[in-house]
Amino acid sequence: MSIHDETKEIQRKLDEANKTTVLVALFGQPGAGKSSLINKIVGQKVAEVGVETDKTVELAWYEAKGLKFADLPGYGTERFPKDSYFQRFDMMQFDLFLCVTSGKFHQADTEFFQELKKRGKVCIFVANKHDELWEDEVPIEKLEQRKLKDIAKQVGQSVKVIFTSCKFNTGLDKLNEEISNNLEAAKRERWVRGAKAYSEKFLQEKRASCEKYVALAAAASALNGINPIPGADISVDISILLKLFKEIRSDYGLTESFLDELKNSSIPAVELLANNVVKYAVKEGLVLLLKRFIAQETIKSITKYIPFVGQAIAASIGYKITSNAGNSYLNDCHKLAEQILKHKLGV
Ligand SMILES: Nc1nc2c(ncn2[C@@H]2O[C@H](COP(=O)(O)OP(=O)(O)OP(=O)(O)O)[C@@H](O)[C@H]2O)c(=O)[nH]1
Ligand SMILES: [Mg+2]
Repeated sequence: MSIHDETKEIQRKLDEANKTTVLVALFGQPGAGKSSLINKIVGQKVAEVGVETDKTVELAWYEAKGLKFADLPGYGTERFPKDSYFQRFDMMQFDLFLCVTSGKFHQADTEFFQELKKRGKVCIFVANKHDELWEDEVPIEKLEQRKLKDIAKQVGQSVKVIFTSCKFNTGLDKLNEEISNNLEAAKRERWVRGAKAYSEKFLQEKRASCEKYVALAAAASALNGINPIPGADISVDISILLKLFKEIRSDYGLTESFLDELKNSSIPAVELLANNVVKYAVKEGLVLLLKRFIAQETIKSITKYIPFVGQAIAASIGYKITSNAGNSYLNDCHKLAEQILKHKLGV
């Protein structure tokens, strides 16, 4: 492939990664915890909790980090009769559905699930408020079994159920895994990058997805070299790198206000990493970071992404510098996220 073709191909892949979104629809009885789950999944308060969503209007959309959630209005109500429901809300647009329950399973949810099944749509059952599952002298496993049986009986088949508690943040890692397992490749990358990590394992997967994104953006930046780096013999596209850094921060849930908090943390590692993440986020800091890699005599080459970005670009000095800078920034964000998980900060 010529360098010209490689350039076009990389730009295409980067554009695709940037515009990929995951569409998830939630349904379930009022108060089951749909809004709470949306907030927990993205790690931000996007949906109002504890207030009954106004179901007299269309569905409510919430979006963050390329993840789009639709809170569906009641199925088979006077306002939204069953026969016109699927057309009205274009159910086929969704990548998957979450059936959120707590307490007793309802007939309307069963019927909705059957309609989804007919259309070949993926539906994941979430039994939320696991923390409320309690009965004197009955072991939790038994209560879970009872719940599984109840749902299986209602829907007429045994189904996988994910138990979650938004109160204690349990089961959320399993839910994230289950969702990502049911998405096709590009959407899965987007999901893993955007969804909040509740386990070390998911955090590692997030890193792998971010690395691929770094490889692409670094290649595009090196190929589109329009900003000469002072004192060096290379040009890169700074705006692509700034956008990349912004995306990585966002994927790790490092919002500006959260970073402000972390910058003043009493934990030295957190304070240092947060300051780095903030420092390199602006143009001057980014140029400093690039210069650091230019100055190094031997630059580590990122060979594992050659099939992804192409031989010619991977061998170029510009790519080595942009990808090293990108991975260095990713590393700071990742280490900071590890500390956040370890110390349960900001949850
Ligand atoms: N104990 C406990 N309470 C929860 C949990 N998840 C949500 N809640 C609480 O349950 C109430 C309803 O939660 P929401 O997330 O607003 O429920 P919803 O399904 O969006 O409700 P509607 O918008 O009315 O359909 C709130 O008071 C939440 O704080 C949980 O896992 N455990
Ligand atoms: Mg709600």
